[in-house]
Amino acid sequence: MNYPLFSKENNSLAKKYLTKEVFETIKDKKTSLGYGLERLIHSGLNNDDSEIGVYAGDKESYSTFSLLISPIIESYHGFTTSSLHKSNMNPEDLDTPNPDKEGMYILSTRIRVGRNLENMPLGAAISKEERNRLEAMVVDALSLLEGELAGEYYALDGMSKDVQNRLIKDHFLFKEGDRFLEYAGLNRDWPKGRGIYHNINKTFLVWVNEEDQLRIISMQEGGDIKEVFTRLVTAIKRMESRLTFSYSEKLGYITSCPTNLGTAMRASVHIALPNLSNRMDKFTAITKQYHLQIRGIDGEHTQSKGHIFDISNARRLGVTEVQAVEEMYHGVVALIAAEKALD
Ligand code: ADP
Ligand code: CIR
Repeated sequence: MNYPLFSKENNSLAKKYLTKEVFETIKDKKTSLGYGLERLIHSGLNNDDSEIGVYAGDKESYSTFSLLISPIIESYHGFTTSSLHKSNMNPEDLDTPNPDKEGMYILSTRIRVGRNLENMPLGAAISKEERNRLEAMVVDALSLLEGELAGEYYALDGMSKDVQNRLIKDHFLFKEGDRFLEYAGLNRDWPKGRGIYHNINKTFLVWVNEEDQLRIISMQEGGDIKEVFTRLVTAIKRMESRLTFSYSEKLGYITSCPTNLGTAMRASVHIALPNLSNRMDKFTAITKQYHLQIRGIDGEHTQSKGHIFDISNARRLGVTEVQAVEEMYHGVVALIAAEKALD
C-alpha cells in the first residue's frame, strides 16, 4: 500500500494522525483476521466530510493500529487510552429530574448503546454466515424479554418499503445506504442478517447488524430521562444472561467506530430551540462547554427542521454511563435556561 492521498478538503482525524512516520510503521500490519490499514481508513479516504474516518474490523484493530487509532480516541473523547474505563449503570445513581416538566421544549428522549459480541469479527469484517448466526443468537436472547419489553423481531429482508420508510421517518429504524458505512464494508449483503426488534409501544428497540451488531435503544416522548435509562439498563441486564459483549478494561465496550467506545452510549433529546437557533454563537458556546453534540432531526449527518435539534453527550469513553447521561442532562438544562432568557 502506498501512502494514501487524502484530498485537500478532508479534515478527518484519520488524515491528521496518519503521518508518513506512522504510516511506515503500520502499513503492512494485519490483525489475525487479516484486517489491514487500507480497510481501516477506506471510509475516511472516500468521504471527505468524515470527521473520524476509521472503522475497526475487530477488537484487535484497536491494538494493531493503536499508533493511528489511539490519538483519534484521545482527541475525540478527551481521555487517554492508558487509563482504565469505568462503567456504572445503576439507575439509582442517576440524578436527572425532568428538565422540562411543562413539556415546552423536549419532544422526546432516547438513550442507545452499541454492543458487539465477544469472539466475533465486527461488522466491517464479518462473514455472511457469521452475521446470520449472530442474528439468530440475538433473536434468541430477545425472546427472554418480558412485560413492557416483550416484542417481536422484524427482519429487514422481506419488510415492505412502506413499513421500512415509516419506521425510519418515525425515528425508530436505521437509514439505508449510509455512505460512511458503505465504504467501511458495513453494508455488505444488505439487507440479509439485518433487522429490528421492538416492543408494542416502540419504547424499547434493538437494531441488529447495522454499524454495530446491536444497538440497544430506549426512547419515549417527553423528558423523563431516568425512566428511559432504567428501561434500557433492565433490558441490557436480561440480554446479558445469554450474550457476552466484547469489552476491554481500557476501551470499554468495543464498537466499529472509535467514537462509540467506552459506554457506547448516546443519550439524546429532540428539543425545540427557536431562539437559540438564531443565535448559533451562543448555542455552540453552550454545547462546547457541556461536551454536547448537535445532530439534525433525522440523526447523524442530517439537518435540523423546525428549530428542532438532536442534542446528545459527545463523550462516551472515560465517563460512566451515569455520567454520560448526566452530561447530556446538565447541558440540556443550560440550553433551556438560555432559550428562556432569549424570550
Ligand atoms: P445513533 O443514535 O444510533 O448514533 P442516528 O444519529 O442516526 O444514530 O439516530 C438514529 C435515529 O434516532 C434517527 O432517526 C434519530 O432522529 C433518532 N433519534 C435520536 N435521538 C432521538 C430522540 N431524542 N428522540 C427521537 N428520536 C431520536
Ligand atoms: C465520520 O468519520 O465522520 C463518520 N465515519 C462518522 C463518525 C462518527 N459516527 C459514528 O460513529 N456513527
